Amino acid sequence: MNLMSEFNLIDHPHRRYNPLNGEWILVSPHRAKRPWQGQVEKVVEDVRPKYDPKCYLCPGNERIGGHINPEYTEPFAFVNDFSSLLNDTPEGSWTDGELFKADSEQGICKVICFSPRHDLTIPQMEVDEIKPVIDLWQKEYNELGAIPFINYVQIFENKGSIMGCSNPHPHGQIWASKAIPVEPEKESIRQLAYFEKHGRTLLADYLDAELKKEVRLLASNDHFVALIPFWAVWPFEAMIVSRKQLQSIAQMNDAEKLALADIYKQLTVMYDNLFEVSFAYSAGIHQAPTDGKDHPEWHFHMHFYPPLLRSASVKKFMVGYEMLANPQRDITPELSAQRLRELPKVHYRLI
Ligand code: H2U
Ligand code: ZN
Repeated sequence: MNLMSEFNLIDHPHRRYNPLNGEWILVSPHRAKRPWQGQVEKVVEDVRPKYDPKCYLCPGNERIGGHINPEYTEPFAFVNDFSSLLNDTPEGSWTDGELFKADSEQGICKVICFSPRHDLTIPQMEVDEIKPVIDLWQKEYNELGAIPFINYVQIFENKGSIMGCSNPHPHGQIWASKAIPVEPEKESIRQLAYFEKHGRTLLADYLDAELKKEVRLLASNDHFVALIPFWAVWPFEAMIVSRKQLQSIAQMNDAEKLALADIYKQLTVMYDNLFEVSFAYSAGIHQAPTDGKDHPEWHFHMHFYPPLLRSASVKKFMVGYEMLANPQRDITPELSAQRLRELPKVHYRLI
């Protein structure tokens, strides 16, 4: 062990703390310098039609459940024909001693088509075409959240077949549930502890610090900042954080919703430009539960978890040590942020 040189985050293996969920990640920056002999080829992308008669999300088409989509021209939401959660499940708990426990769960699952156009993705849509998606998210959060048994509304997007997304038509999902799911629950606990101690939200203080440090910033506008969190697990993981403390999308005015559409586009254009491919990810909103309580600790944010690592086809695997011990990354979040920041701001398909 070299005790002479001083520990630094650029050269030395270290663990980073995630204050939002209380977990740790291992960073091994020295390994990012090793040579890569794997594949780096570009992926040949399919050119999709504006309308696909076989797509179950295109306007006017029949879905698998037999419903016909309307000839929608704006973002369109419908109840998932294969919902994971059902609203009429009988209430109840089941136990068999201390080691066997189960609770019945109720909820509602929806699918949201972002655009009638089969060939688009968020980074290829105009900001004023994305804005109605944000409007619909807000409407759904308000309506689903107002249902007495719905205590959390999880809005998310699975993009790309490597994320298990079944259809390239631009769409997202909403799962609204009685239980507060595991990830938002962890963040609720940490944010509440921080708020009680400091009287400010954890993310307000975190964002202030990141705006001063600048090294992990990706993009910003009047109301939102996109950055790579200090504790990012995925190589190009990112977060969108509201500058002002907004507990949820319900509190957003028109200017804020337009700004959210803008930053969503800015970030996803960077992503597509990185390997010149439609960049896969799972992304979603974390915000206040809809359990009827006030949540002064909650600060609206979006997480983006993209799996690609070094090319359009080489992804990071969460295996081995990750599954058994804790997540690990090689390239530092600071280097990832620098790479994304230096990319052209115009989508590569338009150049
Ligand atoms: P992905 O975003 O993971 O591809 O999921 C699409 C959802 O669309 C999936 O949850 C639903 C599936 O149940 N679906 C319908 O509701 N109706 C259909 O006709 C096909 C797919
Ligand atoms: Zn389609």
